Amino acid sequence: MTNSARPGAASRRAFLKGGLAAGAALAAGSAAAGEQVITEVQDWNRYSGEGVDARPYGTPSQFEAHVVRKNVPWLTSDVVSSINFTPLHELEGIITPSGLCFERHHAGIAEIDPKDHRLMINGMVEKPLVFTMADIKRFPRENKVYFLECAANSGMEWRGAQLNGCQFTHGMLHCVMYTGVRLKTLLEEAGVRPEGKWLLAEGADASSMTRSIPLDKALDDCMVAFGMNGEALRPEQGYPLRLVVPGFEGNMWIKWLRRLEIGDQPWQQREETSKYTDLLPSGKARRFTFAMDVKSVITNPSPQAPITHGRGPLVVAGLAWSGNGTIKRVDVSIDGGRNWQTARIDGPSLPKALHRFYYEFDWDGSELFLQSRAIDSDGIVQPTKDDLRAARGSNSIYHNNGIQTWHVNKDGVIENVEIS
Ligand SMILES: Nc1nc2c(c(=O)[nH]1)N[C@H]1C(S)=C(S)[C@@H](COP(=O)(O)O)O[C@H]1N2
Ligand SMILES: [Mo]
Repeated sequence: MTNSARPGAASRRAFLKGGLAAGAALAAGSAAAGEQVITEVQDWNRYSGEGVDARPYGTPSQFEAHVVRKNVPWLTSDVVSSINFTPLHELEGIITPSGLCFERHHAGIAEIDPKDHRLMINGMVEKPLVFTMADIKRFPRENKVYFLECAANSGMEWRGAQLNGCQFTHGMLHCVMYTGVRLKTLLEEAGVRPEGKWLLAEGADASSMTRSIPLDKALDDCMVAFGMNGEALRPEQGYPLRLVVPGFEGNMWIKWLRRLEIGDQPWQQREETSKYTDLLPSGKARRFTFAMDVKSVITNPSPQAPITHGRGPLVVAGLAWSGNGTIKRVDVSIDGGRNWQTARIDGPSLPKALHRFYYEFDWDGSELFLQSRAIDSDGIVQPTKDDLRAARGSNSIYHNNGIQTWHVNKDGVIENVEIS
């Protein structure tokens, strides 16, 4: 370091030395390699780069090419009615980049020219209406950040630890800022008749997916969204129009939204609601389990993001969310739930949105059982998987919000495990 550093202010030398010393302490052995990169002139420092006309729509750095949605081929028989997963372990903050939002389609991605898209409101209304996209954009708008979680998220984990990575165990989850019109505004335009109590939302894709939604919810905080993270919705997310049903299971957030029918009861025969039930040990099923329960997961470190820097300062990062509102507190355990420390929630705390938490500590290189436990604004505490099974058995697929455990071995390699 002293040989190659250019003569300069003593303070700068001291800073460089201090910086390297700190670096060496963090990651023994990497200081020497790091020194060359900083002392020798690199290509990017020597030649000009591409101009402003080269990337009219920017994409991530070539060095981030591994940050992608992934599917699990054995999970479904084809990729058209299937699902892929958000790479949660590669993300920061609370907003999911549009291109990384997991996709769940029952009949693939519909490609719809917004000129040809219509939204119809019919059924128990004073005047049935058909809106063009231009019509919808003339109503007052709002911008809201919400998470969307598929009810089947963590569904493969009911009978024990199965998939090795939070992308697969928890990645049917995204959180974006939506721009659109309150559903209430459109329903008022049509005039819901007093006997109207339910709403059937229908998609324009080949699956013609429909879901019944209680009218109370529709009038509360639902939106008809055309914007996502500052631009138009992506085709994967329902371009040009999707229903936003804050805090409720993802299945209800109808994409490529083309029709809303008002009725006096749910449309159980015709639609998916009947399938989205939770089978209990008694043989009975839980129905209308719409709201997503309080849940959290440590995204880093995790099986796809092992500890590679050795012992010393370690940043534990994770996500917490609840369909009931905000997250009041997140606890982290490094010993499988025997002792808990309060994590630090950082960034915005918005209702029905992801919350980012951190817990920093000095790892001594010993084996860890990492867990996180969220508590929401209603005071509801995320349950252990054992508690969840005691209440619901293990025949369920949906609504698994149990506490996740990651086992960290002495080499920093991480595995999805369960402990009792
Ligand atoms: N029209 C339509 N809407 C749909 C679906 C679909 O297949 N077709 N899938 C649903 C399911 S099961 C989920 S979990 C969410 C997924 O939303 P995303 O693809 O934006 O992640 O959309 C819901 N809305
Ligand atoms: Mo879903």
